[in-house]
Amino acid sequence: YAKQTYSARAGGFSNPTGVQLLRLMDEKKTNLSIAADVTSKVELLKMADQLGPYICVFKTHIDILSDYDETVPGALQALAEKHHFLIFEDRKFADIGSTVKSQYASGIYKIASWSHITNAHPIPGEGIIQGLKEVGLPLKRGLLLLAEMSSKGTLAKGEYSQETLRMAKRNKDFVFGFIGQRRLAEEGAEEDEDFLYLTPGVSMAQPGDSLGQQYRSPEQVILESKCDVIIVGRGIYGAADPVAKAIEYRAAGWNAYLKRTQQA
Ligand code: UP6
Repeated sequence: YAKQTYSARAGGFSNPTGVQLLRLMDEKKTNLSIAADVTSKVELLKMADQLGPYICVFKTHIDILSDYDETVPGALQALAEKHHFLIFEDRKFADIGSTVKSQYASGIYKIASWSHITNAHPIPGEGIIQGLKEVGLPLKRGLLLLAEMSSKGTLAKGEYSQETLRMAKRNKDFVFGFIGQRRLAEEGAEEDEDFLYLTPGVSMAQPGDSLGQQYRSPEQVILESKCDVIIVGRGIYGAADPVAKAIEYRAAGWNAYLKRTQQA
């Protein structure tokens, strides 16, 4: 699957959000996602408007906003339509099915009502997917499972990642991909089902931060590890000119994809 174009792969996906994302990437010629980790709503919306043209996915941590109010989701959705990107609330759910169902649908943020994509740790077992699915599927949302993390010392690796892959395979109507560091296949076997891999821990300048984050380049992620989307936070919004940086990361990610799919 890694050798096929994003849009050619869309036919192999049953989750509507996964299909939409694959098509959008080829149309917009971008596999860049911005991790918009800012604490003010003005900054968040400014980033979505300025960087919107260059990204496929706008990734939020809505609970780090100090001035969140109920106008934020509507404003984000309007920008998503204007610039043609998907919203991904990086909630990293990790509780039993019944609890995550409420956390996804209710509370202050009502994530399911505005975020096209969210994600979950597989640690509680498959009930977490079932719970989220009951809320998300009727709304045509999609879920990513955290198969591997970018941070030093992560416990999500090896057999844990393998079981995550098997859980995803049993829930392809809702789960269309992973947060991960490399494309997965069952041990000793070829990849037999297609998923999207969205990969954080990407920087062209830094090897890591002081809190365990580990970075790799867009080429390593897309070409060597055969992931599909690069997620970049501080590497872009921390730069003096975030728009210029986003253009650079977009080009690096896209050129690596063109090489991988032998279009360049
Ligand atoms: N993130 C990781 N690693 C993971 C999963 N998620 O870094 O394995 C998220 C972080 C942050 C972003 O929560 O929002 O990706 C990375 O930001 P950075 O590029 O500024 O390090």
